[in-house]
Amino acid sequence: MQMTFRWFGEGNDSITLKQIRQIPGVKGIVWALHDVPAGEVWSAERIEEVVNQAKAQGLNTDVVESVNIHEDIKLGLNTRDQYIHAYKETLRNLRKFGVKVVCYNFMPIFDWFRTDLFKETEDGSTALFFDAEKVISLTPEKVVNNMEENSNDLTLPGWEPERLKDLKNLFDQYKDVTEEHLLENLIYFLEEVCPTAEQCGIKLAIHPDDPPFSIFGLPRIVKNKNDIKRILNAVDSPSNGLTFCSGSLGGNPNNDLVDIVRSYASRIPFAHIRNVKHFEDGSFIETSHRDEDGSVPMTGIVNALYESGFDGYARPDHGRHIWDEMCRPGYGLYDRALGAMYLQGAWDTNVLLKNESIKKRQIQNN
Ligand code: DNO
Repeated sequence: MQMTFRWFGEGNDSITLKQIRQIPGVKGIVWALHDVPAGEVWSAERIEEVVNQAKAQGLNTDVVESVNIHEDIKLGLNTRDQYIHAYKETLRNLRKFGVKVVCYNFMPIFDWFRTDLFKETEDGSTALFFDAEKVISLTPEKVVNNMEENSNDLTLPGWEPERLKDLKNLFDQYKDVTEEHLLENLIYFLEEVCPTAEQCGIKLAIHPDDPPFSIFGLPRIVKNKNDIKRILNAVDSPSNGLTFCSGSLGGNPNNDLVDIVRSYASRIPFAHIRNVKHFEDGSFIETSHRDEDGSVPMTGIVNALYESGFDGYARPDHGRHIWDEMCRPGYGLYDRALGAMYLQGAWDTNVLLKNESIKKRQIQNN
């Protein structure tokens, strides 16, 4: 497991690369050119800028999250081929700098979504919250306003203001797009792009839907084990992989996360590991990464990754906002740094136990 940490770029993050390099075990940043609109090519010059900034702090740039997919590709419009072409160009440019994994999602219109970005919790910290009751009274417009107004003036990943300007039109376009259509459009995209990704030595890793169920009637196709199986089986390429995100898949208590890891470990180049706590009405809040604090089997997931021989990249995911930190929702320094340490502690315990059992066997054999 190679530990990484998400960073949103110079002038676009409350956290510095110097701070990130001081978190024990963190070897690289998870990054993107957040200002380049979906569908445009990432130029080698712009990529090089970030790579050099990271290098200067001894951090690698192996993982990109995300190269976003243009809406026309998700909708399967005739214009999609030009955007697919641009996607391939971006992969070729990323290859020049040794990028190994490109995370992306196939969620229509919205990326991740919560009803509250700074919900007060019992210990006085705040956290991202999904209120199942509140969501019923929301319209897509209210969601966008709420997300934008509460983001501490920092851009929210996946929430591109330009794209969301014309919400009504976007929703109209999705009116007749079923889950089957959306899946067909994903497969079309993967069949086109995977051969290029393979040539570039890049693994594409689809991110699950967050939350893992339909919102506002929009189709969602990466919600559970069955969806994952269909996607991975549809295009048989080492570059067709999964970003295992315990917080997203964990938004549905019926998802058996340990089983998903054990079943698809060889197709998981990248893992987002975080905890959420469920409530009876379907709401959930993001907690510390610690096993006992939420409903997700955090140490079980790390054990399953270890036992499956996982040698991909991992990052702590959304953290709470603690110690009065002013930061982008879910992406402060402190709680995620604690998360990185917790995950590595769980991993190192596995290493220790394995070494001890090898030693014991050697003694017995002698
Ligand atoms: C939110 C993130 C998502 C994720 C994308 C991947 O915090 O987990 O925005 O980066 O869905 O494409």
